[in-house]
Amino acid sequence: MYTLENKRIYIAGHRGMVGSAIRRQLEKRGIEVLTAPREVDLREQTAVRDWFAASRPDAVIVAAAKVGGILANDSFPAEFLYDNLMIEANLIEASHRSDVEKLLFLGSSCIYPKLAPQPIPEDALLTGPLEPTNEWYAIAKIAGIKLCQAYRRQYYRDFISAMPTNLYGPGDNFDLKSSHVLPALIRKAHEAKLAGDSSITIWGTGAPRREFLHVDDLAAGCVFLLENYSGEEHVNLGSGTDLTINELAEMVCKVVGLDGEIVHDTSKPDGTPRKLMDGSKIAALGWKPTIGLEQGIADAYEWFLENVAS
Ligand code: GFB
Repeated sequence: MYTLENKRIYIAGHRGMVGSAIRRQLEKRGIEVLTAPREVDLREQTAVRDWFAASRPDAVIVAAAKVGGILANDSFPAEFLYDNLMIEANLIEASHRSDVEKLLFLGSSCIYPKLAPQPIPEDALLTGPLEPTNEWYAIAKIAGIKLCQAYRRQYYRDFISAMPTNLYGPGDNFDLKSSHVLPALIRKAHEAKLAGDSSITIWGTGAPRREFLHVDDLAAGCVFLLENYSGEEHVNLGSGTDLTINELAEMVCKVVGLDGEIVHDTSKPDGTPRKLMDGSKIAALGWKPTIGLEQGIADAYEWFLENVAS
């Protein structure tokens, strides 16, 4: 439906895990990618407008966001709400003013109600209360979906949204205070192995279930949607299966090579009990992920060893 070849495609957030994966995906096909220098603060309206006026992208991918794991979300509510609202509002409005042909906004599975039906269909949005640990981020991401819908309705813009599940892979944040669970477990297992420890401590009860998607699958899904989807409703992007955090910890220990016990720090929050997304909409469009979880964790661990581990 929309061809990316010979288009000027701007990736907002190209230094992050998601933006850099989408860049790799596009460059493999020889497609030109535009990026903005670090000085362009995406929270500043004038800076964003000026950059768009000078650079004139044809398509825009909104992969820029203030992101983090459960504790970071809970600890910095103002930043997670304000920064994300400003980034997405500036990018979407500037795209409209610059006559951008296609825009993809990336949200998160935490937009859905805490106790949504499982697997979660797209139309579960705004049907119940959010999970309190990440409601600030979720509200900002819901506003981003609504902005895309509003610009479609009022200005006939081809602005679409994708909702990825929990992501991991090369370029992830491995800082134990601010990261998501999967990179945190890789780091903990690796450091325990080096120290000769016989256990790792994980947050919460380990009972919550999560779905994980390798960022290269996510990038392929994003490119697929840019080329093949045009609609008001957002589209779920997941792997289709979930597991408990305890099961994940065991899998990470196996990949890292740690034969250790899993200890729980229940002073830390569990978050939402389960958020497996229903992927039937994107499957019906003709896309599916290809990277299995264990294989993906091995890939992420290799990247960690080469780029983060000292
Ligand atoms: O990945 P995570 O931080 O975020 O945590 P959410 C997932 C689960 O793993 C929670 C547990 O039940 C955590 O308590 N967990 C166990 C750990 N050990 C650890 C650890 O060492 N570090 C971390 N971070 N978790 C996020 C949202 O929710 O998901 C964001 O806060 C975003 O807004 C993202 O939507 C995708 O899956 O709970």
